[in-house]
Amino acid sequence: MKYNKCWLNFNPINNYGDKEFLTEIIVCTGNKENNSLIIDNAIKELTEALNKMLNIKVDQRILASEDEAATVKSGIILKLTDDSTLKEEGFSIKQIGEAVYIEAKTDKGLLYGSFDLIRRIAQGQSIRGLNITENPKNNFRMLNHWDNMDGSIERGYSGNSFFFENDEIILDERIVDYARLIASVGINATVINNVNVHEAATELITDRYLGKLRTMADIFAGYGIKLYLSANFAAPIELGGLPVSDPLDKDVEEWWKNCIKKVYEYIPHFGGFLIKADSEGRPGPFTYGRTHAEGANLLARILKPYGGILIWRCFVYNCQQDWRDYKTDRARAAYDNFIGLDGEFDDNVILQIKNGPMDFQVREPVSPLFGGLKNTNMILEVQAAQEYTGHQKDVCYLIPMWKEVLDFETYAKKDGSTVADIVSGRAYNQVNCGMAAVSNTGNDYNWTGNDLAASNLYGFGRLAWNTELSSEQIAMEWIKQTFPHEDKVINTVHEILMKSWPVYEKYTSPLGIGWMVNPNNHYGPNVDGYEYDRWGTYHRADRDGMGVDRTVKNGTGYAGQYNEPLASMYENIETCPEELLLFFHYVRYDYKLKTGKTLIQHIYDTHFEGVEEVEKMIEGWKELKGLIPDDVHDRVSARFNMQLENAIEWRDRVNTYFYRKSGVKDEKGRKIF
Ligand code: GCW
Repeated sequence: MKYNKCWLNFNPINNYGDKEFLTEIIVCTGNKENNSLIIDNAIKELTEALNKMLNIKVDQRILASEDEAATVKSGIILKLTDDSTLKEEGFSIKQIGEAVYIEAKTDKGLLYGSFDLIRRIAQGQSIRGLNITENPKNNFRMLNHWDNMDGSIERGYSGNSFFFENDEIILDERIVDYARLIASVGINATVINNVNVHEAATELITDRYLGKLRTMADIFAGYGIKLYLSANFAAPIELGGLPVSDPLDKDVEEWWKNCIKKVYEYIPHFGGFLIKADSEGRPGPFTYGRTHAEGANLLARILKPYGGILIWRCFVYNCQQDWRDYKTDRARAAYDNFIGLDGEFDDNVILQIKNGPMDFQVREPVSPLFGGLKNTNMILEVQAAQEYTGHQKDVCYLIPMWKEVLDFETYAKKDGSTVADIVSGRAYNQVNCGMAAVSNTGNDYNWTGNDLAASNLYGFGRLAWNTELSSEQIAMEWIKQTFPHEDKVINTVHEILMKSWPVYEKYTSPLGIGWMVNPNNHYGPNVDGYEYDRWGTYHRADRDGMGVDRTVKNGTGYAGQYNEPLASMYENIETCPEELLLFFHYVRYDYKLKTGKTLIQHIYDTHFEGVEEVEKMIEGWKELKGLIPDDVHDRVSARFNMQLENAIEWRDRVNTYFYRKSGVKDEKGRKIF
């Protein structure tokens, strides 16, 4: 086998009590011909899962009419309904008599319902008396892959692409298993190529690739997933030979019209484009003095008749900042660039906004665009790929971080304006919005480099479906579908996952300052790596203190981008949440934190603790030897070894750096070089 099935292993469940309801699968869609590919796939999943987990060989019956279905006494009954409490993708599951009814308005709903039932059984839960209704909180639940056509993955930490290799599209069984994995957690859209669109990737929207993409899109469609592509804003120049890609130029418009027409001829159910423009050297409307709205709307207008969506990223900033300039602030950039355009985007445009104002650091405040924009569709972008959180060598379960973002109250409205309210569309009655994650997958045997990192992929899907699930529950679900059901295994892995983000934060950069990583590859410590670089990501440490003054009063003014009472809360050092202290303020080393510790002592203590906690996690993991499959144990152990080495290096570099800057000794007299 070239790869495992992650949480779709369907491990055997011993002594399962409710087998009697699961004897056969009855589909009430008229006849077999009426069955869509999606329903066929739902049946396949149920059949395989029940067989592997419970050793039940189910019969599949397709019934011609509801009357006939009504005569069925037992089994799993899949049924389309017009129940008005259900949304298009929602479902209900009811266990009545000797049967389990999965009902939905659409075949997609039946697929999600089937996966839900499987998830419950896989966790060993009883389904007796089950009576639930589920509707997704977000309409868009997306993955973004940063896969390049040569097979490499930008910020990929788990092997190469399983979509591309040598400028060709790969179409093998793994594409089906990928679709199964992500559909099983509710993901309904995927962008398979990098947002930095270069060379051959520009041609994905041409005859050269569209035939194969069609095949891939059809596979995805069978699991309710729409295919999207990242497109190159300069495609009219690079492919069409036009002198410009000005969004107001008639020839440019004509070029895109023909291009998009062709895309939809090949793939009638194509989702749309994701665009990174005017950012980190990518082309965009700025070149022609046009706005992002003019750029996005041009494409959106052409996509509209086909039902297509245009997703435009807000990751736009000046990456050539002079260090003497204390006013320019990368953190301000997304807001400054987009807030003035609120209301100018067409209704099939969605702005995709990174969770924080910088770039996926271990700790950032929430982007003030959530709470700022009120007449614009928004997608929250998070990064499952652990670019700044340990490259999937270090374990870092990110769901608690994403939960904090989702639960953040923006004060955009009197009530109901958390980030979750906004991106779900509830706050402003929007339809085209949701969540996207930069994927952490590759063609490694275990898909995610570190086996434990699969919890982030799993968790993203579950959270995007239901933002109210807790991090603990999501971790538990994933563990029970992945590992043997032994208390010791479950508890140890759960504890490791839940501690992992705070631990990673402890041994890396303190109190929201971020960026003390090696430039370019973003793994391992390099306190001044970015300090003397022009990317505009400073910590401003000197002999007295450190931190970036982002106040309105004396600093870059970033704090003022929030609604009240947040703006004042961040502005004031006394009320600024301490985990973000250095993000918003320049703070002296002898400043007393709420714990009574000085800033410098806090830095020392957390860095020592971080390493000690990694050691404890490793102890816990060691004890699982023999209780879980050896290959999994060995792979994760090898990662833990790398993590420990990394944590020690971070501890020593950071502590030494601040000791030498400040001249202040560790109160506990521990070894600092
Ligand atoms: O985090 C930065 C990464 C780039 C990435 C960029 C982006 C795809 O370092 O590799 O480019 O963000 O989000 O566009």
